[in-house]
Amino acid sequence: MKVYYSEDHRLHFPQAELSGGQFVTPYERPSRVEYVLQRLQERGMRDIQNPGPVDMAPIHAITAPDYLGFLETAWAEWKAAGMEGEIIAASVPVRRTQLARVPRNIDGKVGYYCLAQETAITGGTWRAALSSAASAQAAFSHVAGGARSAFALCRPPGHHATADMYGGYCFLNNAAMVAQMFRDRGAARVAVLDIDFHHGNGTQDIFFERGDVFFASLHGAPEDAFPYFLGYADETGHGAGDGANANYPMLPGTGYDLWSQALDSAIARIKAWGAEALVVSLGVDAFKDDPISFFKLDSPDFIDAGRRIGRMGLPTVFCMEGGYAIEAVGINTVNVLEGFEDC
Ligand code: OKP
Ligand code: ZN
Repeated sequence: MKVYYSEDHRLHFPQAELSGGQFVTPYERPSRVEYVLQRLQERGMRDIQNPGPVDMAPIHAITAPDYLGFLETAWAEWKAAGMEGEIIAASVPVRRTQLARVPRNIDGKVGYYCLAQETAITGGTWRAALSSAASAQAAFSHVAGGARSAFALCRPPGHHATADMYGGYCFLNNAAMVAQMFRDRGAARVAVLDIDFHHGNGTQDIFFERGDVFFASLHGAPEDAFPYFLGYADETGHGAGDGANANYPMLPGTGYDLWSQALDSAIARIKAWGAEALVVSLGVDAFKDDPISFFKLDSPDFIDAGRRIGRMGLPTVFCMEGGYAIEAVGINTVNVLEGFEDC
């Protein structure tokens, strides 16, 4: 399988993540990518390329212009305002703030565009997020050109980003962008299958009222797990999107037996719905030793999951999302890809 990845991901490495009332080294860190690259090499998947320059049009197709402008200039505005540290949102519009407007002050703007305050923005974040999108675009182009599949080793990840909000380590929604690219290239129906431990709230939000993109997500129950608030099973889509959203929330301690049943169910829904192309939000934080998650998948389970996805027989773009048990991230990610190829 062809792999696309950009070294520019390293431009995004905040010193700090707000976690449990402390600032810690972010779980989402550059070394994650190194472990995946190393494992790809070990397993003979050496067809690894840099993406070409990013194309802004597919990003604009799923992202609000004012939010993109914010991401591009936030660091300069933050510094110009005399802020000493990295960008962390402090004041955010919450319940009963439906009338919220975009403020002029950068501290207020940051809160306006933020959906979770653990995530910092730095001077390199915008370019890193663009490079991550560029990898997804290159993977899409490869599959659009006739390949069965491609893997975008995206960093930072994307599935929590909505059209106009960042958070959960995400800034631009790579998987949603690729789904839209499939649509624009003529696929009538496209599915996004999100197997990251965390609910893909950003992707769900982008497509919730659309009937042309099916979204299915397997994740820790929102009562217990980030991103909280969304990801319940009764969120099935709205308006034209009614019936095109499928959530599989699962409780702490969930192992592969139950998880793989949910996967089979999601796969059956996507097939029955008539998807012509597939985007996989490939997080491997359902792993038993993941430090911020609570499922119990073991490394071989990821091979089996990849096989089941491969048997769908659809043109498939994999976009890297989460996975924080650093040394196992490479093994688990490549296991999914190998299972897919071997199905
Ligand atoms: C991003 B992706 C750690 C809490 C972390 C944010 C998790 C973001 C996950 N103290 N909360 O879906 O893997
Ligand atoms: Zn995750």
